[in-house]
Amino acid sequence: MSADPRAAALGPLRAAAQAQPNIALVKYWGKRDAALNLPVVGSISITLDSLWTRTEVRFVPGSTLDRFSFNGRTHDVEMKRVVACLDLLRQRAGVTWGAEVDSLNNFPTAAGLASSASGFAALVCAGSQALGLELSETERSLLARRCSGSAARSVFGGYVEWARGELADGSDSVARLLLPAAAWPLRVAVAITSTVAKEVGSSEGMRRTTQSSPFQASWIATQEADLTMARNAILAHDFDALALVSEHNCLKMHALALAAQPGLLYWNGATVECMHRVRALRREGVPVFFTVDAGPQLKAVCAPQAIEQVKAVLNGVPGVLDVLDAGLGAGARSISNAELTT
Ligand code: 2P0
Repeated sequence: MSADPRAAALGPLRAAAQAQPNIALVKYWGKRDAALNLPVVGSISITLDSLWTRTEVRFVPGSTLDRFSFNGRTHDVEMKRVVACLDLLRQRAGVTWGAEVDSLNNFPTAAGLASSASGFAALVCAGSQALGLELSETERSLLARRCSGSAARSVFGGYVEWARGELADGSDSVARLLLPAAAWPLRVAVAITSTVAKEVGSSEGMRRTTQSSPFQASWIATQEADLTMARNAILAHDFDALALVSEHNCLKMHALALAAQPGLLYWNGATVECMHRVRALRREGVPVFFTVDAGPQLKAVCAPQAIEQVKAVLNGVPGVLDVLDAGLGAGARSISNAELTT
């Protein structure tokens, strides 16, 4: 044990947390402040249940070194963002100690599966608890947003809205719960169409879009109407309305990004074929709609009774490598040692 008197006064210095990825139905795309991760538009998402990131954080008084392992291996690519996130937590607690961070994902960190959302929500939850910070969910969401925008939403479970906010310091750009998962337990099938890392990451894709897409002004001008329609559909459990606005907003985000210079084309042939199959199912009366993020995977959101049929149809699309499925789940939470290792 360290002789540092602050160590005794603060938290247990070790904690673990779990968070799940979220999928935006009304998308975040574009930053008005890249340093603070302030978005140009608000967004609405659903948090999943069976896919998770579990992260353990140990602060080491006397050390100034950070170590980060992901799925058992040192992970240099994300190290910079992990250190930046730890710095925010250390600043808040008034310490400079190094940290050992071990993170596990139970889902492929393939393009477009929002691993940064669950990853940074779990890191903020575990890191703040290890330092005894006792943050509210709102405070955790604000901190998570600064690490990765979409992580602000994974702090909460179920249906979540992240407000654009107006203030320059970002203190009003935070997520909140719209509806708990159990109130409207939709299901999600994720069609994996590629496991190759995407060529252009989200941060760079957003920067390029904001700077060069001729549709940027209309993206911003029309988002409020989509947010209102999605929010109302969620609160009224109106599947058809949620389907219409979600597909519209997804295609609009991709149209915006496609028109950047050079254009951002996140889909492959199988992604497009999955879109057609989902629409064909809906024409037959199956309650299902699609959404696609900054990658080639297609997410089909459906009523619980439709999940097996939706999975079977997606599995039959040439180029689909696997279909994962999930329900809607809880927000980031602390977990015990036992849960960490099971
Ligand atoms: C979303 N995406 O709303 C949108 C739709 C991808 C497409 O949030 O730079 O990884 O860390 O804030 O959060 C992906 O962006 O980007 C994302 P950063 P993030 O889910």
